Amino acid sequence: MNEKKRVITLGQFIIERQADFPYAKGELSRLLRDIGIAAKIVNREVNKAGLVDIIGDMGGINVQGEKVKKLDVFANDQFISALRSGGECCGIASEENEEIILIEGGISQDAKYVIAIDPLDGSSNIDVNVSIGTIFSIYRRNSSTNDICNTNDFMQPGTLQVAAGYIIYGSSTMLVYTTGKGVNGFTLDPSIGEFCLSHPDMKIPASGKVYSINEGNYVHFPDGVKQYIKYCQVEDKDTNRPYTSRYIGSLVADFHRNMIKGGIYIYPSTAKSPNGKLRLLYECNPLAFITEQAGGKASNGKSRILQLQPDEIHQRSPLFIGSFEMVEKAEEFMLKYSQIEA
Ligand code: AHM
Ligand code: MG
Repeated sequence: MNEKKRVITLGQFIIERQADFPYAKGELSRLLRDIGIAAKIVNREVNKAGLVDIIGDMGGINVQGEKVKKLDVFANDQFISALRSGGECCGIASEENEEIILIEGGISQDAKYVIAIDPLDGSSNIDVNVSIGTIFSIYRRNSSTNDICNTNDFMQPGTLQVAAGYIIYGSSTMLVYTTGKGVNGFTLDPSIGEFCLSHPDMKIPASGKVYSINEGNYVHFPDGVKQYIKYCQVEDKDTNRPYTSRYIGSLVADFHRNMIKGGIYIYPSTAKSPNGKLRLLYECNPLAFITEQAGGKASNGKSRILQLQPDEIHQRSPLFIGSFEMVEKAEEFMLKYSQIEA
C-alpha cells in the first residue's frame, strides 16, 4: 500500500531547523519567512504577466485607472516592503537601487541582518514566458545595532553569508535555500498557497552533460573559455562528450537545471566587460553558497567566488558554477590558456 508522505511546509521546516543555530532567537527564521511571503505575491503577479494587454500595459494604466508597475519594480517593492515590515533587516542592497536602502528605527531597531537581492533576475524573459527568478543573500551586519547600517555591512566575502537562496518562477514555482547545513527545495502548491518541501537535501551531480554559456559572445571570450568550449564539443565516450549546450539566458533557470541534472554555467569576462556581467553580491555569492552546500563548485575562473572581497555593492565578477568536476576542468583551461587577474 502506498503510504502518504507528510507534507512539510516552508514555515514548519524553518521552525524545525531553528535549533541548528546556536545563537538563533528566531530572527533568521522570520527573515526567511518574510522572503517566502513576498515570493508568493511576486509569483502571483508573474503568473499574470501574459494578461498585461487585458489589465493594462506595464508602465501604463490598468482598468482601475492605476499605474501598472513593471514587474521588476513590483518585485523590488514587494521584497523591500516585506523586509521592512518583518523587522529583522536593517539594510538592503538591491539590483534595482543604486544605493543601499536603510531600514531604521521602529520594529527594525535591533535588526541584525542585511540582505543583498536581485528581485527579478532575467526580467528580459518575462515578455516571452520564460522562467525568471529572485536571488538573495543574508549577512549579519558588522556595525553595531546602535548605528545606522552602512555600505560596509555588505562588504563581506561570501563565506560569511548566513543564508542564501533563490526562487524560480517556472513551470512550477520553487524556493531553494541554504543556511549552511545543506540545501532544501520547496515547491509552491497553488491550491494551498504554501511552499512544500519537495527536494530535501539537494545535491548537484559531480558531473553532467550540459554546458551553458552565451556563445554569441564567443569572439570576445578569453582563450581559456574558448578552449574549454571546444573540449565540451569534442567526442569522447569515457567522459560522456560531446556535452549538450543549453542556454536560457535566465541565470536562475540555467542554474536550477544544472543543480538538478548536472552541468556547468559560465559567464566569463569578455573584451567588452572585463569583469563579466553578473553581480558578486546578489547573483554570484548566493548561488555559490548553494552550489558548495550541494557539493558543487563556484569560481571566477581562478579563485573561489566565496572568498572574493567585495568593495562595491554592484561589483561584477566572472562566474563558473555547477558540477564540481566540470568547474574544475574549466579552471584547468583558464590556468593553461588565460592569465586572469583574480
Ligand atoms: P539581469 O540581472 O539584468 O536580468 O541580467 C542577468 C541575466 C542573467 O539572468 C542571465 O544569465 C544573463 O543576464 C544573460 O545575459 P546575456 O544576455 O548577456 O547572455
Ligand atoms: Mg540579475
